[in-house]
Amino acid sequence: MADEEATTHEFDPRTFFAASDVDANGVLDRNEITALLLRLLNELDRRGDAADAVLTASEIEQTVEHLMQQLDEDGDGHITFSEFVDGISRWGLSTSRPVRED
Ligand SMILES: [Ca+2]
Ligand SMILES: [Ca+2]
Repeated sequence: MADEEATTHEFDPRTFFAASDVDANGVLDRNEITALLLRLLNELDRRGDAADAVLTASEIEQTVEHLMQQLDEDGDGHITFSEFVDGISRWGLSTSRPVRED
C-alpha cells in the first residue's frame, strides 16, 4: 500500500491544453481533440493502465464526437480552456484514481 502520492506524472491542465493547442489559437478544435485523444491513449498504453485502449478509427471518431459534446458547452465547435477545465474536473481527471486489478 503506497499511500504517499508517488505520482511523478502530475496532470497540469494548462500544460496539457497548451500542448494540445497545435495552432496556438487558444482553443481546441476537433482535429486537436483527436490528436489529444490519440496522445492520451498512447500515454495510458505506455503506463500500462489501458491494455485494451486500442481503438479503431471509427471508435476514435465516436470518442472525439463524444468528447466534443461533453466539452464544448456552448457548441461553437471549439473547446476553450475554461470548457476544458470544466470538463476534466467533471470527470475527476485531476485526482488520481485507484487502478483496477483483475
Ligand atoms: Ca487550436
Ligand atoms: Ca465552445
